Amino acid sequence: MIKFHTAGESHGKALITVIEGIPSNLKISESYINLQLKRRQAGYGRGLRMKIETDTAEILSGVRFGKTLGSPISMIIKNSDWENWQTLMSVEQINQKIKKISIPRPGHADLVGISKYNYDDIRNSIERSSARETAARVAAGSIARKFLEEFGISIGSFVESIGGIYPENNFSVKLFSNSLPSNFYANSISEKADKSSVRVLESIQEEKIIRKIKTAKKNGDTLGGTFITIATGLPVGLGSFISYDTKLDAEIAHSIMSINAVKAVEIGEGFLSAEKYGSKSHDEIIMKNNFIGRKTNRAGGIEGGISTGLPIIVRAAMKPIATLMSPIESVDLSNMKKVDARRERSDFVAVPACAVISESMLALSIAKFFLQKFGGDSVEEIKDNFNNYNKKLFSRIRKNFKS
Ligand code: EPS
Repeated sequence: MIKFHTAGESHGKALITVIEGIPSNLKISESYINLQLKRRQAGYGRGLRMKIETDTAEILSGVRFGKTLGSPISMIIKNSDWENWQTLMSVEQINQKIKKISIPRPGHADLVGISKYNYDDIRNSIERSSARETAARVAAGSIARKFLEEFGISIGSFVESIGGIYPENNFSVKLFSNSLPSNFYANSISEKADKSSVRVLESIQEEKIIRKIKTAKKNGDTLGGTFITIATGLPVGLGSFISYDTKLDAEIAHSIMSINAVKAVEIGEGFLSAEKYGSKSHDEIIMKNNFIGRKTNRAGGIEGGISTGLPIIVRAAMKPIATLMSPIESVDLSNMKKVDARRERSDFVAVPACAVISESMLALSIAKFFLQKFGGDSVEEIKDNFNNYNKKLFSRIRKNFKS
């Protein structure tokens, strides 16, 4: 069973993550993790912080000679910006008057944070609620991703829209029609998206989006968008309908919704399916190359909380970044008077980063359910369980139903 924790404030010394439940003998390197961290830092529209940081994870435990030991893997990502924040973020009491932040930004965790935790400075809300924490998630997610690769499971993402600008040819249609070649790997979509400064698949769309981001920047405004995360190469049978908390779709929705600023998650055709007749919504069962297959994949790879073996397709929406350089209305808590919300160094758009983070969260969720089904202590043991199940799956169905 995979469990992971992150710790660290945005302007503290470092971010930490501990991941437990990864079996032994998985080959892993810091450079593999750092590649994913670098992808998280990319995207047109990010702020100055990304110029200061070069996120790199140092593995502190759980790995020996390039292979996991089965023990908790802990990692540290140092914050380069800490140098400039040592006084403001001091762990020890200091003898210096600090200017407290008293103006909350609408849309951020500022106001709810001080209300809930009884803080006397909004800085305390800002620090842990910052999306900086997602760097630690990507480090943990990279290990889950590497584990899934051992079994041919691949994960990728692309940005579908930013500021309402969608592509002319929506790739989702292809995904739901199940018309992709059988050797399609989700990471091939990521490789294409990685080449775009906003992680989209069409160059005309990229140009339009860049123009819109430039306008937003000029106006001191921000933008959100939608992104699609895909997993391919899955076995049939991850997750279960047995209980509410064993359903794979519920696990994935939780996982993606937990990413900062995500406000909606759908699996497969999601909201669109609510508008359709059942006959145009479900995936017909057919015989394909002597196996049981599906005509379409509108369910997005999950039926009854269980993976169907077809690609898992998750679509999510990120709201615009809450920090506005042309601020909207707020209240100064020091005198309860109407003011403009506080400005703070921030990104203008972070949808491309959000998509990369979502790959890590999807990897962690799938790896968790994968280990529940095929669990073992070493990669080799899990491979035996996995191969045995897959080899016998269709012959078992045939035998059980032979009349
Ligand atoms: C982020 C680090 C943050 C922000 C951004 C994401 O750094 P700083 O606050 O020092 O500029 O750039 O976080 C937010 C936009 C937010 O609202 O929390 C990162 O590492 O991804």
